[in-house]
Amino acid sequence: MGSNLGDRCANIQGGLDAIHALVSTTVLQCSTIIETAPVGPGKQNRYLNGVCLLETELAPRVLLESLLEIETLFGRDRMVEQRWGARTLDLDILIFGNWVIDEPGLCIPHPHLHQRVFVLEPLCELAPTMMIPRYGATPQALLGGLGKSLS
Ligand code: A4P
Ligand code: MG
Repeated sequence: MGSNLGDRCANIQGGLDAIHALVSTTVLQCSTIIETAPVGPGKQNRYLNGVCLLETELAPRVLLESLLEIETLFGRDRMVEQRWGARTLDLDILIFGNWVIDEPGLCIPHPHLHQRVFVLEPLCELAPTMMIPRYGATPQALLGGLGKSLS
């Protein structure tokens, strides 16, 4: 989850509530929400970022569509956005059990997961030693590979 436009805290909390309200879906755990430096073009506000752990009976594609709808509900408008530009709410699927998916519009695990400290730090809080499919590495090891470790 990420937000760097508008009421960032309300966007993240509202996004979480909306995910929890999805059919057959429960938010089991949420990381600390951290403030992070923007990665992307131009001058942008700092982000709030966090990750959550869900249990869901939704198929990955259905979950993705639901997340895209929630983003829109919170004012996300891709028509006026630059790649990696500022946004009210970004909800990405990082990992979906041990599934590996490479389809148009859906890639799981998330293709940039291993390059993003703002993803790996909160992920480490929830599941530091979970083996991530495709990468064959844990969040802790991936974060270490970026020259970072948790204090
Ligand atoms: N898509 C494919 N796979 C997935 C997936 N696993 N989860 C498709 C979510 N979406 C997925 O999404 C574009 C399309 O990706 C979707 O329509 C969906 O079909 P998007 O939200 O417009 O792309 P994005 O999230 O902006 O980019 P991307 O490539 O996912 O990269 P990032 O890494 O998420 O970059 N800096 C800080 N500090 N914090 C941030 O949260 N976020 C970004 C976005 C850039 N800089 C940031 C942050
Ligand atoms: Mg996204």
